[in-house]
Amino acid sequence: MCYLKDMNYISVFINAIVVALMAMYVYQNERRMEEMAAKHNQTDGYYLRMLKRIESKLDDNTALLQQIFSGLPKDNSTSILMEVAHGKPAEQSSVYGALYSASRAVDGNVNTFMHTNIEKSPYWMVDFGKTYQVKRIEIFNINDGAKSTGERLHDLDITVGPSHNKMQLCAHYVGPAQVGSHLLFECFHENARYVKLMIKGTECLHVAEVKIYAVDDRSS
Ligand SMILES: [Ca+2]
Repeated sequence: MCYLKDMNYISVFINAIVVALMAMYVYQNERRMEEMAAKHNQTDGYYLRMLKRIESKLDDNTALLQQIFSGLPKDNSTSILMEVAHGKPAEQSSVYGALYSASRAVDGNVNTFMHTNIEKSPYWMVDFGKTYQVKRIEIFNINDGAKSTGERLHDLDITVGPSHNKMQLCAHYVGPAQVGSHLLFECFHENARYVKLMIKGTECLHVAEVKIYAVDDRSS
Protein backbone atom coordinates (compact mmCIF):
# COMPACT_ATOMS: atom_id res chain seq x y z
CA MET A 1 0.00 0.00 0.00
CA CYS A 2 2.81 2.34 0.90
CA TYR A 3 4.44 1.60 -2.44
CA LEU A 4 1.23 2.53 -4.32
CA LYS A 5 0.85 5.76 -2.40
CA ASP A 6 4.41 6.75 -3.34
CA MET A 7 3.63 6.00 -6.99
CA ASN A 8 0.60 8.33 -6.88
CA TYR A 9 2.74 11.16 -5.50
CA ILE A 10 5.32 10.62 -8.22
CA SER A 11 2.62 10.61 -10.93
CA VAL A 12 1.10 13.83 -9.59
CA PHE A 13 4.56 15.40 -9.45
CA ILE A 14 5.36 14.43 -13.04
CA ASN A 15 2.00 15.75 -14.25
CA ALA A 16 2.64 19.00 -12.45
CA ILE A 17 6.03 19.34 -14.15
CA VAL A 18 4.47 18.62 -17.59
CA VAL A 19 1.76 21.23 -17.01
CA ALA A 20 4.37 23.74 -15.87
CA LEU A 21 6.50 23.09 -18.98
CA MET A 22 3.48 23.49 -21.26
CA ALA A 23 2.58 26.74 -19.55
CA MET A 24 6.10 28.02 -20.06
CA TYR A 25 6.01 26.98 -23.73
CA VAL A 26 2.71 28.76 -24.32
CA TYR A 27 3.97 31.86 -22.50
CA GLN A 28 7.15 31.98 -24.59
CA ASN A 29 5.18 31.57 -27.85
CA GLU A 30 2.85 34.41 -26.88
CA ARG A 31 5.86 36.64 -26.15
CA ARG A 32 7.35 35.76 -29.52
CA MET A 33 4.06 36.51 -31.29
CA GLU A 34 3.82 39.88 -29.53
CA GLU A 35 7.39 40.77 -30.57
CA MET A 36 6.69 39.83 -34.20
CA ALA A 37 3.48 41.89 -34.21
CA ALA A 38 5.36 44.88 -32.80
CA LYS A 39 8.05 44.58 -35.52
CA HIS A 40 5.36 44.24 -38.18
CA ASN A 41 3.67 47.43 -36.97
CA GLN A 42 7.01 49.23 -36.99
CA THR A 43 7.64 48.09 -40.62
CA ASP A 44 4.20 49.22 -41.74
CA GLY A 45 4.77 52.60 -40.16
CA TYR A 46 8.15 52.94 -41.87
CA TYR A 47 6.71 52.22 -45.31
CA LEU A 48 3.77 54.57 -44.72
CA ARG A 49 6.18 57.37 -43.79
CA MET A 50 8.27 56.64 -46.90
CA LEU A 51 5.16 56.70 -49.15
CA LYS A 52 4.09 60.04 -47.70
CA ARG A 53 7.56 61.49 -48.33
CA ILE A 54 7.51 60.21 -51.93
CA GLU A 55 4.02 61.63 -52.47
CA SER A 56 5.08 65.02 -51.17
CA LYS A 57 8.14 64.99 -53.48
CA LEU A 58 5.95 64.10 -56.46
CA ASP A 59 3.60 66.95 -55.61
CA ASP A 60 6.58 69.32 -55.41
CA ASN A 61 7.93 68.13 -58.80
CA THR A 62 4.51 68.37 -60.45
CA ALA A 63 4.14 71.94 -59.26
CA LEU A 64 7.67 72.71 -60.50
CA LEU A 65 6.96 71.22 -63.95
CA GLN A 66 3.70 73.16 -64.22
CA GLN A 67 5.63 76.33 -63.35
CA ILE A 68 8.28 75.57 -66.00
CA PHE A 69 5.74 74.75 -68.75
CA SER A 70 3.61 77.79 -67.97
CA GLY A 71 6.68 79.99 -68.53
CA LEU A 72 7.53 78.50 -71.93
CA PRO A 73 6.49 80.43 -75.06
CA LYS A 74 3.53 78.98 -76.89
CA ASP A 75 4.68 76.85 -79.83
CA ASN A 76 2.06 76.21 -82.49
CA SER A 77 4.25 73.54 -84.15
CA THR A 78 2.33 71.07 -82.01
CA SER A 79 -1.04 72.56 -82.93
CA ILE A 80 -3.71 70.35 -84.38
CA LEU A 81 -3.86 70.75 -88.16
CA MET A 82 -6.84 70.49 -90.46
CA GLU A 83 -7.06 70.17 -94.21
CA VAL A 84 -8.47 73.42 -95.66
CA ALA A 85 -8.37 73.06 -99.46
CA HIS A 86 -10.94 70.33 -99.98
CA GLY A 87 -13.93 71.64 -101.98
CA LYS A 88 -12.67 75.24 -102.06
CA PRO A 89 -12.94 77.38 -105.24
CA ALA A 90 -9.97 76.88 -107.54
CA GLU A 91 -8.85 78.24 -110.90
CA GLN A 92 -6.09 77.47 -113.39
CA SER A 93 -4.38 79.10 -116.33
CA SER A 94 -6.25 77.02 -118.92
CA VAL A 95 -8.32 73.85 -119.07
CA TYR A 96 -7.15 71.04 -121.33
CA GLY A 97 -10.01 69.59 -123.38
CA ALA A 98 -12.52 71.55 -121.29
CA LEU A 99 -12.75 68.56 -118.94
CA TYR A 100 -9.91 68.76 -116.46
CA SER A 101 -10.95 71.74 -114.39
CA ALA A 102 -9.20 73.15 -111.31
CA SER A 103 -11.78 71.73 -108.89
CA ARG A 104 -10.57 68.22 -109.70
CA ALA A 105 -7.43 68.87 -107.63
CA VAL A 106 -9.52 69.49 -104.48
CA ASP A 107 -12.28 66.91 -104.92
CA GLY A 108 -10.73 64.45 -102.44
CA ASN A 109 -10.10 61.86 -105.14
CA VAL A 110 -6.52 61.03 -106.12
CA ASN A 111 -7.79 59.31 -109.28
CA THR A 112 -9.13 62.55 -110.80
CA PHE A 113 -6.80 65.33 -111.92
CA MET A 114 -6.77 68.86 -113.25
CA HIS A 115 -4.96 69.53 -116.52
CA THR A 116 -3.87 72.74 -118.26
CA ASN A 117 -2.81 73.14 -121.85
CA ILE A 118 0.85 73.13 -122.69
CA GLU A 119 1.75 76.78 -122.21
CA LYS A 120 4.21 79.13 -120.60
CA SER A 121 3.98 79.25 -116.79
CA PRO A 122 0.87 77.10 -116.32
CA TYR A 123 -0.65 77.51 -112.88
CA TRP A 124 -3.34 76.28 -110.51
CA MET A 125 -4.60 78.27 -107.52
CA VAL A 126 -7.05 77.68 -104.67
CA ASP A 127 -8.93 80.29 -102.60
CA PHE A 128 -9.79 79.36 -99.00
CA GLY A 129 -12.17 82.32 -98.69
CA LYS A 130 -10.44 83.36 -95.44
CA THR A 131 -6.91 83.33 -94.07
CA TYR A 132 -5.29 80.44 -92.28
CA GLN A 133 -1.93 79.67 -90.71
CA VAL A 134 -0.80 77.26 -93.38
CA LYS A 135 1.78 74.71 -92.28
CA ARG A 136 2.05 71.92 -94.83
CA ILE A 137 1.18 71.24 -98.46
CA GLU A 138 0.90 67.83 -100.07
CA ILE A 139 0.71 67.24 -103.80
CA PHE A 140 -0.42 63.97 -105.35
CA ASN A 141 0.90 63.76 -108.89
CA ILE A 142 -1.16 62.37 -111.75
CA ASN A 143 -1.25 58.60 -111.32
CA ASP A 144 -2.13 57.27 -114.73
CA GLY A 145 -0.38 57.55 -118.08
CA ALA A 146 3.16 56.97 -119.21
CA LYS A 147 6.37 57.68 -117.31
CA SER A 148 6.80 60.92 -119.24
CA THR A 149 3.41 62.13 -117.98
CA GLY A 150 4.55 61.99 -114.33
CA GLU A 151 7.79 63.79 -115.20
CA ARG A 152 5.89 66.87 -116.41
CA LEU A 153 5.77 68.00 -112.77
CA HIS A 154 9.06 69.86 -112.31
CA ASP A 155 10.44 73.33 -111.60
CA LEU A 156 7.34 74.07 -109.55
CA ASP A 157 6.93 77.25 -107.53
CA ILE A 158 4.55 77.05 -104.58
CA THR A 159 3.47 80.51 -103.48
CA VAL A 160 1.17 81.49 -100.62
CA GLY A 161 -0.38 84.78 -99.57
CA PRO A 162 -3.37 86.77 -98.34
CA SER A 163 -4.07 88.34 -101.78
CA HIS A 164 -3.05 87.96 -105.42
CA ASN A 165 -0.46 90.73 -105.23
CA LYS A 166 1.12 89.55 -101.96
CA MET A 167 2.06 86.00 -102.83
CA GLN A 168 5.32 84.68 -101.37
CA LEU A 169 7.40 81.72 -102.41
CA CYS A 170 7.28 79.08 -99.70
CA ALA A 171 8.70 76.09 -101.57
CA HIS A 172 10.25 75.18 -104.91
CA TYR A 173 10.29 71.67 -106.36
CA VAL A 174 12.94 70.91 -108.96
CA GLY A 175 11.75 67.39 -109.76
CA PRO A 176 10.97 65.79 -112.03
CA ALA A 177 8.31 63.76 -110.23
CA GLN A 178 7.05 60.33 -111.17
CA VAL A 179 3.59 59.01 -111.92
CA GLY A 180 1.76 58.78 -108.57
CA SER A 181 4.40 60.75 -106.61
CA HIS A 182 3.25 62.05 -103.23
CA LEU A 183 5.17 65.25 -102.46
CA LEU A 184 5.27 66.93 -99.04
CA PHE A 185 6.31 70.53 -98.39
CA GLU A 186 6.71 72.24 -95.02
CA CYS A 187 5.27 75.57 -96.09
CA PHE A 188 4.54 77.98 -93.26
CA HIS A 189 2.56 81.15 -93.77
CA GLU A 190 0.77 83.07 -91.01
CA ASN A 191 -1.79 84.78 -93.20
CA ALA A 192 -2.61 82.60 -96.18
CA ARG A 193 -5.80 82.76 -98.22
CA TYR A 194 -4.43 81.64 -101.60
CA VAL A 195 -2.04 78.84 -102.55
CA LYS A 196 -0.69 78.74 -106.10
CA LEU A 197 1.28 76.10 -108.00
CA MET A 198 3.11 77.29 -111.09
CA ILE A 199 5.60 75.55 -113.36
CA LYS A 200 8.46 77.78 -114.47
CA GLY A 201 8.82 77.19 -118.20
CA THR A 202 6.64 75.84 -120.98
CA GLU A 203 4.82 72.73 -119.83
CA CYS A 204 1.37 71.47 -118.90
CA LEU A 205 0.40 71.23 -115.26
CA HIS A 206 -1.69 68.30 -114.13
CA VAL A 207 -1.89 67.08 -110.56
CA ALA A 208 -4.41 64.72 -109.03
CA GLU A 209 -4.91 66.33 -105.64
CA VAL A 210 -3.56 69.15 -103.46
CA LYS A 211 -4.02 68.90 -99.71
CA ILE A 212 -3.22 71.95 -97.63
CA TYR A 213 -2.96 71.75 -93.84
CA ALA A 214 -3.41 74.73 -91.56
CA VAL A 215 -3.68 75.34 -87.82
CA ASP A 216 -7.14 74.35 -86.66
CA ASP A 217 -8.77 77.65 -85.62
CA ARG A 218 -12.25 76.26 -84.92
CA SER A 219 -11.73 76.21 -81.15
CA SER A 220 -10.05 79.65 -80.88
CA1 LIG B 1 -8.65 64.79 -107.52
